[in-house]
Amino acid sequence: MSDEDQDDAPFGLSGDRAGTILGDVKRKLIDTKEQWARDGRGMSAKAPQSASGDKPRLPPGQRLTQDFPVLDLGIQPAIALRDWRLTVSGLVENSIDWGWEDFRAQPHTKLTTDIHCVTTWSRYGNAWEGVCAEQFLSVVKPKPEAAHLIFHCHDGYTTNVPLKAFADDDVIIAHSWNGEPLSREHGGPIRPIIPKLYFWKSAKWCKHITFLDKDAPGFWEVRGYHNNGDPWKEERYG
Ligand SMILES: Nc1nc2c(c(=O)[nH]1)N[C@H]1C(S)=C(S)[C@@H](COP(=O)(O)O)O[C@H]1N2
Ligand SMILES: [Mo]
Repeated sequence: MSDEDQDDAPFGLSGDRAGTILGDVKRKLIDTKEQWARDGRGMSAKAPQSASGDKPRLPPGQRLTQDFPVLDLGIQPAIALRDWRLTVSGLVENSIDWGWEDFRAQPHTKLTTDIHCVTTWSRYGNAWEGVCAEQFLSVVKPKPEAAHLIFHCHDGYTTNVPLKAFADDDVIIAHSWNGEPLSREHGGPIRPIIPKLYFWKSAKWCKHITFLDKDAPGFWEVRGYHNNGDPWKEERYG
């Protein structure tokens, strides 16, 4: 072992050492992706089927994790409940402007869903509580031309989903996770949860929702992520 190897704390990333470690990590990621490509690991048609013929719980290319990683643009806005608002505009009959009391006065729902992140971690059994999409849509009343939703967030992030995907019975605008108020790092006070799409479609610190007739790709969608993001079809990129 050379002196250089013994010098640094194992994860003290500085100078050339940082270059080497980051290089190794990057190469590993690329190697993994290349291996997956060689294996033909991809579309749901090739995913293993359970004996009953139901689709497996873990989508292709995902691995299960017990913890709850935090991923965002590096800004985690702190929003006091007294200042919090949720507004809706565009092709709806009722352009709401809710404060926290208005949100809490809505009928609430509890549901438990799995998370699938495009970075390949999945987390089972997340217990959410909040206002379900069906209830929310019954209040804002989308006009017949409305076909797409855009979520706008306090950190400048945006993401788009088809109204059809949002209108699903497992979609919820959540204010709590596993019995606790949704933490700031995971997007509290509220975030829409859309379990059938990769987790980048579940916008943290959501403040405004627009209903449009045309699609409008969001932050990651214009940066190479798939426009739809269905984990079962492995719609990760492009
Ligand atoms: N406002 C906002 N929402 C966001 C993001 C973001 O940067 N800002 N990142 C998205 C991405 S890429 C992922 S993977 C998930 C991560 O959510 P988590 O930090 O709760 O795991 O949030 C999504 N929602
Ligand atoms: Mo992500």
